[in-house]
Amino acid sequence: MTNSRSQASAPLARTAMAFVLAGGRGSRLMELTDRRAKPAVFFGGKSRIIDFALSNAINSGIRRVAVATQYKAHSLIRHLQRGWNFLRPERNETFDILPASQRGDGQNWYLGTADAVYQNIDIIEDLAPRHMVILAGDHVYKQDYEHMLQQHVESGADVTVGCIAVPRMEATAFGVMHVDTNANIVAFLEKPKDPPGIPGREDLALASMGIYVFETKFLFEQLRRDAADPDSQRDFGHNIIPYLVKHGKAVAHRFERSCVRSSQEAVPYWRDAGTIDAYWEANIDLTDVVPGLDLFDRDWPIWTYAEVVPPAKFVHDTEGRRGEAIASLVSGGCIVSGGSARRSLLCTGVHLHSYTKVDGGVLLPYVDVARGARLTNVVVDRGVRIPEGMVIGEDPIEDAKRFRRTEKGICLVTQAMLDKIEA
Ligand code: ADQ
Ligand code: ADP
Repeated sequence: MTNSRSQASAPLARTAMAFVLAGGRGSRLMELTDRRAKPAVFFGGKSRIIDFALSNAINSGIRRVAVATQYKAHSLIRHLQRGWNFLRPERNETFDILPASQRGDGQNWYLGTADAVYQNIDIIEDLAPRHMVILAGDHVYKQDYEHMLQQHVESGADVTVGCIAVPRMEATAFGVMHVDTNANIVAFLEKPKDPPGIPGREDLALASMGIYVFETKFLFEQLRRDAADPDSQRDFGHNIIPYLVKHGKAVAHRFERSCVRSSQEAVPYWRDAGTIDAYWEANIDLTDVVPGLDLFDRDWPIWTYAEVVPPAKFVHDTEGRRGEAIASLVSGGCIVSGGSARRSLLCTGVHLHSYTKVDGGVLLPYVDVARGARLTNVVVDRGVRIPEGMVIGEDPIEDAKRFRRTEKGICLVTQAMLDKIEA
């Protein structure tokens, strides 16, 4: 942990608690989230999406962390147990996994994001954090929450909401806010159909990143008030934040003020990666010579659970054909034998056999591409076995019949889709 903030430089983070919301399905990722929650989806070769929020918390100096899980949480919980159990209670550090359905009075699920915190009030109270940093577990970015905590204390806000400018029409998926010159939020619309633009920059909208800072005591008061309202969806974006914009002091924190950038990163990087297209693009972008997101930044490491595997191996096949990869990220345990990868991201344990060609491929762990297969602009789910000679990404009509093909022409390939073809 040598690279993260020291106690002296992160006084507010040290007394805060990070509460990561990781229960959402992320349905726009289609079959990729059929069996796992969006925060558990693989990203960047070695990590899962939730590793970014958790690494940010740890690197910021936060030592009390909880993750609320709900939808298809098995592989997420397994990942958290394997990779994130290094926080030590004897040093006053805690890491709690809080599955829905085990709390409350027989109520099975967390109703909304606010309910996920509300149902765990007693656990949080025991840990007595001064501030709560509520995070979404499904975004890719690097941020130092200490700056956000500092702004929260200095401004005297009831809640501080992390925000970033996004293209206006993309903001339909977000909470959108208007702020005054003092960064006070004067209006907040959750997922508006026609998002209001930023005055003077009508092509952009100020979107909520789903990151909230509260003083713990005040948050609990608000959660209890909200829980007593039978009409509430018990959601931060729909209920708690709009209420405080109207009746309290809600302040916007610009991501630019606290994003962490290495010398490689030209502009602040934050991605929702919530659709197949956005997910493919964010992964493929990592193969750029100077990528928008620098995973090689040793000052802000993205911690994860990494399987113990041998290094990636590139070999000639039996006919002497070279196994090669260019403009690609190749993870440990991969074997490229006589096949080639270009502008691709190979997760742990991928195997490319002779005469294979992968271009614009995001191949999740343990994908096996048999002889002569050609893949262009694809996302291939974990463990899928691409049969010999299969061609994907060259015939839009054929692709759309067999796979999930997006408007932008990216094909998502799962084993169930392949099994259906073979049946
Ligand atoms: P969404 O991301 O659409 O909007 P939501 O589906 O509630 O909101 O997900 C927020 C986070 O909470 C995600 O990480 C998700 O995995 C998790 N989550 C969802 N339901 C949960 C539940 N019942 N229990 C536990 N975790 C749950 C929100 C805000 C917007 C903001 C965007 C930014 O409402 O205002 O713009 O986040 O992405
Ligand atoms: P991840 O890819 O996220 O590490 P897995 O692919 O191993 O996780 O599994 C995701 C979830 O789907 C887990 O809960 C696992 O138990 C379940 N699962 C894996 N394979 C199958 C299958 N063939 N049918 C049904 N569920 C499965």
